[in-house]
Amino acid sequence: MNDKKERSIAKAFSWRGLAVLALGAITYGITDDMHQTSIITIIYHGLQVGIFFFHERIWSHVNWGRTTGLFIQMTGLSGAGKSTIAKKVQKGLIKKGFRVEVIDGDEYREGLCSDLGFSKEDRNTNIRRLGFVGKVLARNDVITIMSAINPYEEIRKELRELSGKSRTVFINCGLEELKKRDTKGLYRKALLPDGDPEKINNFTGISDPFDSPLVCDLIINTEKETIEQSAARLEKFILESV
Ligand code: ADX
Repeated sequence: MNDKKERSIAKAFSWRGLAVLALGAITYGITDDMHQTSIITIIYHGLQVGIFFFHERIWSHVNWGRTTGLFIQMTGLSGAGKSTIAKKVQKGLIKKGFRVEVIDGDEYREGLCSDLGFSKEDRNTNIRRLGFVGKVLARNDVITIMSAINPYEEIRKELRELSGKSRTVFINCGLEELKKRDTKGLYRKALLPDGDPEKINNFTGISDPFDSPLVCDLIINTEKETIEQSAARLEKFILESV
């Protein structure tokens, strides 16, 4: 959406090229004088190239009236920082005038997906539903960030093909660091011995698979970056993609 300077310049020249021919033909038709025709054409079109360039650059800073739908599917282990980054980016983009929605796995599992567990089949159904909501929002000009573990490559591929403007973002963090962070206390519970009543089974990364993304448009490593740096990178990536 935000044309690069070079693209704006190329468009200005191609448009002017056509206009030079048109104005030249009209001026010559009226004046029947090649010298006058050349002077008028050069002055008028020289001015117009400059005006077009600045006009384009000024409009590129105005978000009003843009089609901005974009679907970002995040993928990453529990606790990697997906929701924190998504919400930070949402705040920043709303301030810039965009419409942004975060589809949060935890939140949807309390509502639309409350009938689902953590088997492969249920996770796939979960992601399909979240992806569907994302597709609908994106086609209505909402920048939509889906924050869910989204562990299977086959469903990520399905979601990439579902929405025209879709990007995959891997929020990466090593398992050892996640076990240390354990903000929700879930890794501790997943690592409890079998038979312990508190144990969480089929926990992604511990007792359930996580396919490393084969295709992704952006990798954010929250072990090496601060949340602020990660959010800034994602925001920049989104602004370049809308
Ligand atoms: S997904 O695999 O279907 O994409 P989703 O992102 O919706 O998962 O939900 C993951 C969240 O559910 C985790 O952040 C965690 O809070 C909670 N959770 C509960 N049980 C599990 C489990 N067995 N595996 C992963 N996450 C779990």
